[in-house]
Amino acid sequence: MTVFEATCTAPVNIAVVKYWGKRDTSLILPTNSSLSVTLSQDQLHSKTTIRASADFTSDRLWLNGIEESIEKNKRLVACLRETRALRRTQIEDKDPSAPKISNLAIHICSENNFPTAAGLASSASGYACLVYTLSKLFELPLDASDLSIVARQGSGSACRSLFGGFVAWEMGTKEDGSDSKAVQIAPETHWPDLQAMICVVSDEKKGTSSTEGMQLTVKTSALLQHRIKEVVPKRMEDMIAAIHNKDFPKFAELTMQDSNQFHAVCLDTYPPIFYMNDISRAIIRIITEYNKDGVKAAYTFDAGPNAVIYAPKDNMAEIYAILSHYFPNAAFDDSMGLLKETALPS
Ligand code: 2P0
Repeated sequence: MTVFEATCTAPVNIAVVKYWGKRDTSLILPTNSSLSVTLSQDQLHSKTTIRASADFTSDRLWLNGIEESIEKNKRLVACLRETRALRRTQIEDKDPSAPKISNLAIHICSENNFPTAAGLASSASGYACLVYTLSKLFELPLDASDLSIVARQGSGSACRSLFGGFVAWEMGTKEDGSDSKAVQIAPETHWPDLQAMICVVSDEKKGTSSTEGMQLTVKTSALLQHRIKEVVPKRMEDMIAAIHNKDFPKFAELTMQDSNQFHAVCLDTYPPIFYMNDISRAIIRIITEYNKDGVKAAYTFDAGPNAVIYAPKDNMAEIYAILSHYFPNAAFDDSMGLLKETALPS
Protein backbone atom coordinates (compact mmCIF):
# COMPACT_ATOMS: atom_id res chain seq x y z
CA MET A 1 0.00 0.00 0.00
CA THR A 2 1.40 3.40 -0.94
CA VAL A 3 2.26 5.65 1.98
CA PHE A 4 2.68 9.36 1.41
CA GLU A 5 4.93 11.11 3.90
CA ALA A 6 6.45 14.54 4.57
CA THR A 7 8.60 15.91 7.40
CA CYS A 8 9.36 19.61 7.96
CA THR A 9 10.56 21.95 10.66
CA ALA A 10 9.34 25.48 11.37
CA PRO A 11 10.84 28.31 13.39
CA VAL A 12 9.60 30.43 16.26
CA ASN A 13 8.86 34.11 15.72
CA ILE A 14 8.95 36.84 18.35
CA ALA A 15 6.78 39.90 17.72
CA VAL A 16 8.17 43.40 18.00
CA VAL A 17 4.75 44.89 17.21
CA LYS A 18 2.36 42.61 19.05
CA TYR A 19 -0.84 40.92 17.90
CA TRP A 20 -3.45 41.05 20.68
CA GLY A 21 -7.15 40.92 19.83
CA LYS A 22 -9.40 39.36 17.18
CA ARG A 23 -12.16 40.96 15.17
CA ASP A 24 -13.30 37.50 14.01
CA THR A 25 -12.57 34.59 16.35
CA SER A 26 -13.37 31.72 13.98
CA LEU A 27 -11.38 32.94 10.98
CA ILE A 28 -8.74 34.42 13.36
CA LEU A 29 -8.73 37.94 11.96
CA PRO A 30 -6.78 40.38 14.13
CA THR A 31 -7.71 43.85 15.38
CA ASN A 32 -4.28 45.18 14.35
CA SER A 33 -1.37 44.34 12.08
CA SER A 34 1.77 42.97 13.73
CA LEU A 35 5.44 42.43 12.94
CA SER A 36 7.92 39.83 14.10
CA VAL A 37 11.43 38.51 13.75
CA THR A 38 11.83 34.83 12.90
CA LEU A 39 14.49 33.11 14.99
CA SER A 40 16.97 30.64 13.60
CA GLN A 41 15.72 27.05 13.68
CA ASP A 42 19.01 25.84 15.14
CA GLN A 43 17.77 26.04 18.70
CA LEU A 44 13.99 26.44 18.79
CA HIS A 45 11.72 24.72 16.33
CA SER A 46 8.73 22.49 15.79
CA LYS A 47 9.15 19.34 13.74
CA THR A 48 6.23 17.52 12.15
CA THR A 49 5.89 14.29 10.21
CA ILE A 50 2.63 13.52 8.43
CA ARG A 51 1.72 10.25 6.75
CA ALA A 52 -1.28 9.50 4.59
CA SER A 53 -2.26 5.91 3.85
CA ALA A 54 -5.29 3.90 2.80
CA ASP A 55 -4.39 1.61 5.72
CA PHE A 56 -5.24 4.32 8.24
CA THR A 57 -8.84 4.31 9.47
CA SER A 58 -8.98 7.81 11.02
CA ASP A 59 -6.99 11.03 11.36
CA ARG A 60 -4.75 10.90 14.45
CA LEU A 61 -2.38 13.32 16.16
CA TRP A 62 0.54 12.91 18.55
CA LEU A 63 1.93 16.04 20.23
CA ASN A 64 5.29 15.63 21.92
CA GLY A 65 4.71 11.88 21.99
CA ILE A 66 1.21 11.96 23.50
CA GLU A 67 -1.90 11.24 21.45
CA GLU A 68 -4.41 14.14 21.38
CA SER A 69 -7.92 14.31 20.02
CA ILE A 70 -8.25 15.96 16.62
CA GLU A 71 -12.05 16.39 16.61
CA LYS A 72 -12.04 18.58 19.73
CA ASN A 73 -9.53 20.92 18.13
CA LYS A 74 -11.56 23.12 15.77
CA ARG A 75 -8.49 24.97 14.54
CA LEU A 76 -6.64 21.82 13.57
CA VAL A 77 -9.78 20.55 11.86
CA ALA A 78 -9.94 23.85 9.92
CA CYS A 79 -6.30 23.52 8.74
CA LEU A 80 -6.93 19.94 7.58
CA ARG A 81 -10.17 20.89 5.84
CA GLU A 82 -8.57 23.87 4.06
CA THR A 83 -5.47 22.03 2.86
CA ARG A 84 -7.48 18.99 1.70
CA ALA A 85 -9.83 21.31 -0.22
CA LEU A 86 -6.80 22.97 -1.83
CA ARG A 87 -5.39 19.55 -2.79
CA ARG A 88 -8.69 18.74 -4.50
CA THR A 89 -9.22 22.04 -6.32
CA GLN A 90 -5.60 22.75 -7.22
CA ILE A 91 -4.45 19.24 -8.16
CA GLU A 92 -6.87 16.31 -8.11
CA ASP A 93 -9.73 18.01 -10.01
CA LYS A 94 -7.29 19.25 -12.67
CA ASP A 95 -5.29 16.05 -13.12
CA PRO A 96 -7.26 12.77 -12.97
CA SER A 97 -4.02 10.78 -12.71
CA ALA A 98 -2.94 12.57 -9.50
CA PRO A 99 -3.24 10.36 -6.40
CA LYS A 100 -6.37 11.16 -4.37
CA ILE A 101 -4.42 11.86 -1.20
CA SER A 102 -7.13 14.24 0.00
CA ASN A 103 -9.40 11.22 0.67
CA LEU A 104 -6.86 9.35 2.83
CA ALA A 105 -6.72 9.43 6.61
CA ILE A 106 -3.54 10.93 8.01
CA HIS A 107 -1.33 10.48 11.06
CA ILE A 108 0.41 13.61 12.38
CA CYS A 109 3.39 13.52 14.73
CA SER A 110 4.62 16.87 16.00
CA GLU A 111 7.15 17.92 18.60
CA ASN A 112 8.70 21.10 19.93
CA ASN A 113 12.25 21.13 21.25
CA PHE A 114 11.26 23.77 23.87
CA PRO A 115 8.52 24.23 26.54
CA THR A 116 5.01 24.21 25.08
CA ALA A 117 2.64 27.06 26.02
CA ALA A 118 5.12 28.94 28.21
CA GLY A 119 4.88 32.11 26.17
CA LEU A 120 7.59 30.89 23.80
CA ALA A 121 5.48 30.93 20.67
CA SER A 122 4.93 27.17 20.50
CA SER A 123 1.58 27.52 18.74
CA ALA A 124 3.22 29.75 16.12
CA SER A 125 5.88 27.26 15.08
CA GLY A 126 3.52 24.31 15.63
CA TYR A 127 0.76 25.45 13.28
CA ALA A 128 3.21 26.90 10.74
CA CYS A 129 4.88 23.50 10.69
CA LEU A 130 1.57 21.62 10.41
CA VAL A 131 0.37 23.67 7.46
CA TYR A 132 3.73 23.69 5.70
CA THR A 133 4.10 19.90 6.10
CA LEU A 134 0.54 19.39 4.80
CA SER A 135 1.39 21.59 1.82
CA LYS A 136 4.40 19.36 1.06
CA LEU A 137 2.40 16.14 1.55
CA PHE A 138 -0.29 17.44 -0.79
CA GLU A 139 2.23 19.10 -3.15
CA LEU A 140 0.23 22.34 -3.09
CA PRO A 141 1.37 24.94 -5.63
CA LEU A 142 1.13 27.81 -3.13
CA ASP A 143 3.57 30.45 -1.90
CA ALA A 144 4.30 31.24 1.75
CA SER A 145 1.78 34.12 1.87
CA ASP A 146 -0.98 31.84 0.53
CA LEU A 147 -0.09 29.23 3.15
CA SER A 148 -0.02 31.90 5.87
CA ILE A 149 -3.76 32.40 5.31
CA VAL A 150 -4.31 28.75 6.26
CA ALA A 151 -1.79 28.75 9.13
CA ARG A 152 -3.49 31.87 10.55
CA GLN A 153 -6.62 29.77 11.08
CA GLY A 154 -4.59 27.44 13.32
CA SER A 155 -3.09 30.22 15.42
CA GLY A 156 -2.80 33.87 14.48
CA SER A 157 0.90 34.25 15.16
CA ALA A 158 1.62 31.07 13.14
CA CYS A 159 1.12 32.94 9.88
CA ARG A 160 4.34 34.89 10.55
CA SER A 161 6.45 31.71 10.98
CA LEU A 162 5.99 30.82 7.30
CA PHE A 163 8.80 33.26 6.48
CA GLY A 164 12.31 33.81 7.77
CA GLY A 165 13.62 37.27 8.50
CA PHE A 166 11.34 40.19 9.31
CA VAL A 167 7.68 39.49 8.76
CA ALA A 168 4.50 41.58 8.87
CA TRP A 169 1.05 40.11 9.37
CA GLU A 170 -1.17 42.51 7.46
CA MET A 171 -4.50 42.57 9.27
CA GLY A 172 -6.51 43.00 6.04
CA THR A 173 -9.98 44.46 5.68
CA LYS A 174 -11.98 41.71 3.95
CA GLU A 175 -14.56 39.75 5.92
CA ASP A 176 -13.48 36.41 4.45
CA GLY A 177 -9.88 36.89 5.63
CA SER A 178 -8.39 36.49 2.17
CA ASP A 179 -6.17 39.57 2.65
CA SER A 180 -5.15 38.84 6.26
CA LYS A 181 -1.75 37.31 5.53
CA ALA A 182 1.96 37.38 6.26
CA VAL A 183 4.47 39.16 4.03
CA GLN A 184 8.24 39.32 4.33
CA ILE A 185 9.57 42.82 5.09
CA ALA A 186 13.23 41.81 4.79
CA PRO A 187 14.94 38.43 4.43
CA GLU A 188 17.05 36.69 7.08
CA THR A 189 20.24 37.91 5.39
CA HIS A 190 19.27 41.59 5.72
CA TRP A 191 20.51 42.28 9.26
CA PRO A 192 22.93 39.50 10.32
CA ASP A 193 24.31 41.65 13.12
CA LEU A 194 21.01 41.49 15.03
CA GLN A 195 20.73 38.66 17.54
CA ALA A 196 18.19 37.48 20.07
CA MET A 197 18.69 35.98 23.50
CA ILE A 198 15.91 34.04 25.21
CA CYS A 199 15.84 34.38 28.99
CA VAL A 200 13.85 31.46 30.35
CA VAL A 201 12.32 32.95 33.47
CA SER A 202 9.81 30.12 33.81
CA ASP A 203 8.91 27.14 31.67
CA GLU A 204 5.58 26.52 33.39
CA LYS A 205 2.38 26.61 31.36
CA LYS A 206 0.91 30.12 31.49
CA GLY A 207 -2.17 30.93 33.57
CA THR A 208 -4.29 32.76 30.98
CA SER A 209 -4.07 31.50 27.41
CA SER A 210 -3.48 34.11 24.71
CA THR A 211 -6.71 33.11 22.98
CA GLU A 212 -8.87 33.75 26.07
CA GLY A 213 -6.85 36.69 27.32
CA MET A 214 -6.96 38.72 24.13
CA GLN A 215 -10.75 38.47 23.78
CA LEU A 216 -11.23 39.58 27.37
CA THR A 217 -9.03 42.55 26.44
CA VAL A 218 -11.14 43.26 23.32
CA LYS A 219 -14.29 43.23 25.49
CA THR A 220 -13.08 45.33 28.39
CA SER A 221 -10.05 47.50 27.58
CA ALA A 222 -10.48 51.10 26.42
CA LEU A 223 -6.69 51.34 26.08
CA LEU A 224 -6.78 48.60 23.40
CA GLN A 225 -9.02 50.80 21.23
CA HIS A 226 -6.48 53.62 21.49
CA ARG A 227 -3.66 51.18 20.65
CA ILE A 228 -5.44 49.78 17.60
CA LYS A 229 -6.46 53.12 16.12
CA GLU A 230 -3.82 55.61 17.21
CA VAL A 231 -0.63 53.69 17.93
CA VAL A 232 -0.10 50.54 15.85
CA PRO A 233 -0.60 51.90 12.29
CA LYS A 234 2.18 54.49 12.75
CA ARG A 235 4.34 52.07 14.75
CA MET A 236 4.18 49.50 11.92
CA GLU A 237 5.45 52.13 9.47
CA ASP A 238 8.20 53.29 11.83
CA MET A 239 9.26 49.71 12.57
CA ILE A 240 9.46 48.80 8.89
CA ALA A 241 11.61 51.90 8.25
CA ALA A 242 13.89 51.07 11.23
CA ILE A 243 14.36 47.52 9.89
CA HIS A 244 15.07 48.69 6.35
CA ASN A 245 17.60 51.23 7.71
CA LYS A 246 19.06 48.73 10.21
CA ASP A 247 18.57 51.50 12.78
CA PHE A 248 19.05 49.55 16.01
CA PRO A 249 18.25 52.36 18.52
CA LYS A 250 14.94 53.07 16.75
CA PHE A 251 14.13 49.35 16.36
CA ALA A 252 14.88 48.84 20.06
CA GLU A 253 12.86 51.83 21.25
CA LEU A 254 9.80 50.77 19.24
CA THR A 255 10.17 47.14 20.39
CA MET A 256 10.32 48.07 24.08
CA GLN A 257 7.46 50.58 23.76
CA ASP A 258 5.29 48.00 22.06
CA SER A 259 6.02 45.33 24.67
CA ASN A 260 5.22 47.87 27.40
CA GLN A 261 1.94 48.81 25.75
CA PHE A 262 0.93 45.20 25.21
CA HIS A 263 1.40 44.51 28.94
CA ALA A 264 -0.41 47.78 29.73
CA VAL A 265 -3.49 46.62 27.78
CA CYS A 266 -3.28 43.33 29.70
CA LEU A 267 -3.36 45.33 32.94
CA ASP A 268 -6.22 47.44 31.53
CA THR A 269 -8.23 44.25 30.91
CA TYR A 270 -10.92 43.57 33.49
CA PRO A 271 -10.17 41.49 35.47
CA PRO A 272 -6.49 42.26 34.76
CA ILE A 273 -4.06 39.80 33.17
CA PHE A 274 -0.48 39.58 34.46
CA TYR A 275 2.08 37.84 32.30
CA MET A 276 5.28 39.40 33.62
CA ASN A 277 6.57 38.56 37.11
CA ASP A 278 9.13 40.19 39.43
CA ILE A 279 12.04 38.70 37.47
CA SER A 280 10.60 40.03 34.20
CA ARG A 281 10.33 43.51 35.71
CA ALA A 282 13.87 43.26 37.08
CA ILE A 283 15.10 42.45 33.56
CA ILE A 284 13.33 45.60 32.28
CA ARG A 285 15.11 47.69 34.92
CA ILE A 286 18.49 46.13 34.13
CA ILE A 287 18.15 46.73 30.37
CA THR A 288 16.88 50.29 30.99
CA GLU A 289 19.95 51.00 33.12
CA TYR A 290 22.22 49.36 30.51
CA ASN A 291 20.72 51.68 27.87
CA LYS A 292 21.25 54.84 29.95
CA ASP A 293 23.94 56.28 27.67
CA GLY A 294 22.64 54.95 24.36
CA VAL A 295 20.32 52.15 23.33
CA LYS A 296 22.30 48.89 23.19
CA ALA A 297 19.59 46.28 23.81
CA ALA A 298 15.81 45.81 23.60
CA TYR A 299 13.61 43.62 25.76
CA THR A 300 10.27 42.20 24.76
CA PHE A 301 7.82 39.94 26.63
CA ASP A 302 4.96 37.90 25.17
CA ALA A 303 2.13 36.15 26.99
CA GLY A 304 4.43 34.82 29.71
CA PRO A 305 7.28 35.97 31.97
CA ASN A 306 10.15 35.00 29.64
CA ALA A 307 12.21 37.80 28.14
CA VAL A 308 13.61 38.01 24.66
CA ILE A 309 16.50 40.45 24.32
CA TYR A 310 17.38 41.79 20.88
CA ALA A 311 20.84 43.35 20.51
CA PRO A 312 23.71 43.75 18.05
CA LYS A 313 26.01 40.71 18.17
CA ASP A 314 28.88 42.62 19.81
CA ASN A 315 26.77 43.51 22.86
CA MET A 316 25.52 39.99 23.59
CA ALA A 317 28.46 38.77 25.72
CA GLU A 318 28.19 41.86 27.93
CA ILE A 319 24.40 41.48 28.30
CA TYR A 320 24.79 37.81 29.13
CA ALA A 321 27.41 38.69 31.78
CA ILE A 322 25.20 41.36 33.35
CA LEU A 323 22.11 39.13 33.48
CA SER A 324 24.14 36.19 34.84
CA HIS A 325 25.47 38.49 37.56
CA TYR A 326 21.94 39.41 38.70
CA PHE A 327 20.48 35.93 38.19
CA PRO A 328 23.32 33.48 38.84
CA ASN A 329 20.97 30.47 38.93
CA ALA A 330 18.83 31.35 35.94
CA ALA A 331 18.85 29.41 32.70
CA PHE A 332 19.66 31.52 29.70
CA ASP A 333 19.90 30.35 26.16
CA ASP A 334 22.68 32.65 25.06
CA SER A 335 22.96 34.36 21.74
CA MET A 336 20.44 32.63 19.58
CA GLY A 337 21.93 32.93 16.13
CA LEU A 338 19.28 34.93 14.36
CA LEU A 339 18.04 34.56 10.86
CA LYS A 340 20.81 32.34 9.66
CA GLU A 341 18.81 30.15 7.39
CA THR A 342 15.82 30.31 5.18
CA ALA A 343 12.70 29.25 6.99
CA LEU A 344 11.24 25.83 6.58
CA PRO A 345 13.56 23.58 4.63
CA SER A 346 11.60 20.43 3.97
C1 2P0 B 1 2.33 38.04 19.16
N1 2P0 B 1 1.10 36.91 21.00
O1 2P0 B 1 2.17 38.93 18.30
C2 2P0 B 1 1.50 38.15 20.43
C3 2P0 B 1 2.22 38.88 21.52
C4 2P0 B 1 1.30 36.89 22.42
C5 2P0 B 1 1.76 38.24 22.79
O2 2P0 B 1 0.41 36.06 19.10
O3 2P0 B 1 -5.59 32.78 19.57
O4 2P0 B 1 -1.15 32.14 20.28
O5 2P0 B 1 -3.89 31.27 18.55
O6 2P0 B 1 -4.44 33.44 17.45
O7 2P0 B 1 -1.25 33.43 18.09
C6 2P0 B 1 -0.20 34.86 20.96
O8 2P0 B 1 -1.40 34.63 20.29
O9 2P0 B 1 -3.25 33.37 19.63
C7 2P0 B 1 0.45 35.98 20.30
P1 2P0 B 1 -4.34 32.69 18.74
P2 2P0 B 1 -1.69 33.30 19.48
O10 2P0 B 1 3.18 37.12 19.01
